[in-house]
Amino acid sequence: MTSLPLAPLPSSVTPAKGVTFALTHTVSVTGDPDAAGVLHRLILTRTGLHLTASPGSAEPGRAVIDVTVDGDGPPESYRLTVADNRVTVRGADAAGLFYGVQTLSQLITGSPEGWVIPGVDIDDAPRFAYRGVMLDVARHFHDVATVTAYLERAASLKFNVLHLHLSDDQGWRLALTRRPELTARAAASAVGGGAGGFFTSDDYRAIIAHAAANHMTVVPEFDMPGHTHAVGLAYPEVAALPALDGWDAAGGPTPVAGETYTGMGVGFSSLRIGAPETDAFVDDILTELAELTPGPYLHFGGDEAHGTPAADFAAFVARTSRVIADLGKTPIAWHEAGVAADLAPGTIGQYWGLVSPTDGADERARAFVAGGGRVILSPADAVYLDMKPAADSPLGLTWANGPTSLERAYSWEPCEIVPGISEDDILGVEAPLWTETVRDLDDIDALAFPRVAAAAEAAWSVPAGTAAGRTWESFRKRVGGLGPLWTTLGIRFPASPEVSWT
Ligand code: TNX
Repeated sequence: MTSLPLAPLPSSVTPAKGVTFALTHTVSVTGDPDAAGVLHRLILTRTGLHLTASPGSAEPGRAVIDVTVDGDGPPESYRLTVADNRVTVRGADAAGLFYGVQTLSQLITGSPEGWVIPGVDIDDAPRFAYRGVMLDVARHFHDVATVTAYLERAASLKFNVLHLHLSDDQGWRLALTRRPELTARAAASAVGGGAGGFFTSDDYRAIIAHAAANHMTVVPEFDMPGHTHAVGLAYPEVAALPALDGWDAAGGPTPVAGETYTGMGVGFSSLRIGAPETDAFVDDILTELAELTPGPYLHFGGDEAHGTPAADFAAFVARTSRVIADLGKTPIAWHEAGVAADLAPGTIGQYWGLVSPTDGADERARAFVAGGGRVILSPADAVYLDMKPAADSPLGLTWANGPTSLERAYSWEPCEIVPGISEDDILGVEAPLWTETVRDLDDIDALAFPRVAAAAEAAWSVPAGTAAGRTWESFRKRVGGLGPLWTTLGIRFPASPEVSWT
């Protein structure tokens, strides 16, 4: 297995012994202008070298990096060859070419002779079509600059989905013209009583455009029918009173209807199911969200609705999934929604149970497959990036068997989580970052890195067990070599003791 500093591990890596490409300012970049632009910026950031862009072909005899879409191979795949005077990256499509460029950036190394790229042949394609990161912008608001910085980090690890958790008990984070009171009245706070904030529709479009330039699709989530305390500040007629049976007063402030909630408790809020006002509200917010969102998915939450009676919950998630399908989008819900037999056909379930399922979470996930949908895997004790990485970490939570080491984040196999479903039933893998304890980009980096690279490898790379398959021993060495690149990209990753950083 390769020890080159590559993550996620490519499908096939064949070193060319004794071959080295010298990266100097005289190298020309030719081919696709978008990919050449991305490569130019990455090389400048990593090395300080300004390469010459040659729109046509380069002068004879000059060292060249050529980046071109040639249409060969599966979606998002690429081939990369480093010879002594020529580097070629060939993408099956624009996304594949972008990923080839990202791989190339990981190979650049400083040496006594200057910047070099080791000779190699790489042939690479993703395992899963959906490779996501989620950012919770509700518990603490994260502005456009922070969101775009995080999505660029994720795209460099070949993630192609940014799931934005846009609403929760503590705040509503997307302005909607059909329901203006949501951000007028319910966006100005956060966990701990911070300032809050929200995206205008232009902000949201800017995030979508920046994501698209990085070959990422935005999946927006309005979490319902639980996690909706903030809705009651704006439209009290659609909110049920807080369900406080069994409320643990030691867990922080007690929620009060009509007042901002700044604690970290869950499961007390609910929409008023079955009320015509509630149906009209849901229709309005989802219609506008569908209009604003070019991507194929709308996520409607469905988790931890302990304040919603069971029959009401089933009726609500079934209706809401059909509203989304009727808007021409594919619904996604957290796995709890797999209790309703009449979800819109093809609804996707996001599993957030443990690596070894408890409490019927696997049963819920299988219900989506039975309904013609597929499953996204986010096992909480592996890829919840908000779990503390170590017991003494100042940031993060521990409820999912935390702290979660890098090795645990890495060492799980998507096909072995939910018994009875096969690889084809799995749409992909997503690593969520909930932000109860996360205030800014430094906090995001401190929790996400390096574990987000482990999630990337579960989503992209060949499974363990074959000669080309991923292994923990190989991963911890390869990731260690990415430190210098991450540093130049401005990523404030903690130097996990499980890795030997170079
Ligand atoms: C569970 S995961 C939640 C979130 C919390 C998270 C904290 C899920 C669907 N719900 O509301 O933020 O735990 O780790």
